[in-house]
Amino acid sequence: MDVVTIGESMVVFTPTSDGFMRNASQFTKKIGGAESNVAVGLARLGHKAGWISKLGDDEFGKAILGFLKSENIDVSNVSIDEEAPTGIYFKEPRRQNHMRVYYYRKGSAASKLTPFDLNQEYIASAKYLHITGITPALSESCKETIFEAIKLAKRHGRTVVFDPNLRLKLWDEATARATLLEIASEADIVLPGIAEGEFLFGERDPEKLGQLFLNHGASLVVMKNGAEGAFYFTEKESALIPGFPVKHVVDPVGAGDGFAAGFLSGLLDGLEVGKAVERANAVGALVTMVTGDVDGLPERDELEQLLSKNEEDVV
Ligand code: KDG
Repeated sequence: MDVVTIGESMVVFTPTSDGFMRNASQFTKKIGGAESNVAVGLARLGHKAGWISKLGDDEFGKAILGFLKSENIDVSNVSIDEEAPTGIYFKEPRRQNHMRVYYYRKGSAASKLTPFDLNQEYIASAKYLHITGITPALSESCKETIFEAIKLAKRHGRTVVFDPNLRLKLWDEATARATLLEIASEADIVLPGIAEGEFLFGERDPEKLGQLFLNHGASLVVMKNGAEGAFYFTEKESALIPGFPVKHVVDPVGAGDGFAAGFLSGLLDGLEVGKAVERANAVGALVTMVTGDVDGLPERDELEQLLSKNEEDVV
C-alpha cells in the first residue's frame, strides 16, 4: 500500500437549479469525503490507496462502497455498522467559487469509529498515513482513533501527513484549535491553507507561519494559497510554487484533497518537493473545473497535459 487514510465519506446532494436549496426539486447524487477523495486522486494516478472507515448498512453505504471499489481503493478495512446510518451532505451553490454546505452526519456510522477498528499491520503496510482534521471532529472515539493511528504509524516508522481541513460546522473553535495543534505537532508533513494557519497561530504571513509549523514539530510544511499556488518550508529551504489559474472555477470543494493527492503522488514518484507541489497545484486546479468532489481528479494523461500547459481552460 502507498497511502492509508481514515475518515468519513458521505453521499453528496447538489440541487440541479440555481437559487436557494429550499426551492430545489431535483438534486444530483455524488460521493464525497475528504479522505476518500484523496484516495481516489491517488488511485487515478496509479498509486495504491486504502481507506479505513465505517458505513451504514443502507443504500448510501452500498453506493459509497461500490464507488470506491470501482476506483480501485482498498476497502478491506471498511466495516459496516448495523445500527448507525451513512452520513449525507448537501452543497448549495450560491455564487461562483462559493458553496454552502449542510451536513447530516451526527451519529453516523463513521462517527462510531474507535481505536479497535484499526489494524496495526494495515497501517504499517503503507508508506504514508494520511489524516485530516475532519475525522477527530466527528466524535470523541474518532478523535481517539486518529491519535492511535498516528501512534501506530510512528511505531513502524511511517510518515504521517496531516491536512487540517478546518470544518467549524463540526466543532467549537477552542476544541478545534487545541486538537488540530496537537495533531500538527505529531505529524511529519502538514498541508494547511493560509487561513487555517491563521486560525491555529494567529499569524497570516506565510514565511512566519511556515516557521511556526516547523517549530511546532513538522519537518515539511506545504501551505496552500489558492490560485496563487503554494509555499513549502523545510528547515533548509522554502519556496513559492506558482499555481495554475483557472478561468472558471465551477466547484471548489475537494480542491485541497486533490492538492494532497497530487503532492503525495509526487513524493511517491520520487519527485523533489518543489515538483511535487507543482503536481499538487495542478491536481487541485483540475478539481475546481467541474462539479463534484472527485469528478475532476485526473488520470495521468490529463495531468501531464496540464503540466505541459496544453490545457485550454487554464491561463
Ligand atoms: O474537502 C472536501 C470535503 O469537504 C468534502 O468532500 C466533504 O469530507 C467532507 C467534509 O467533511 O466536508
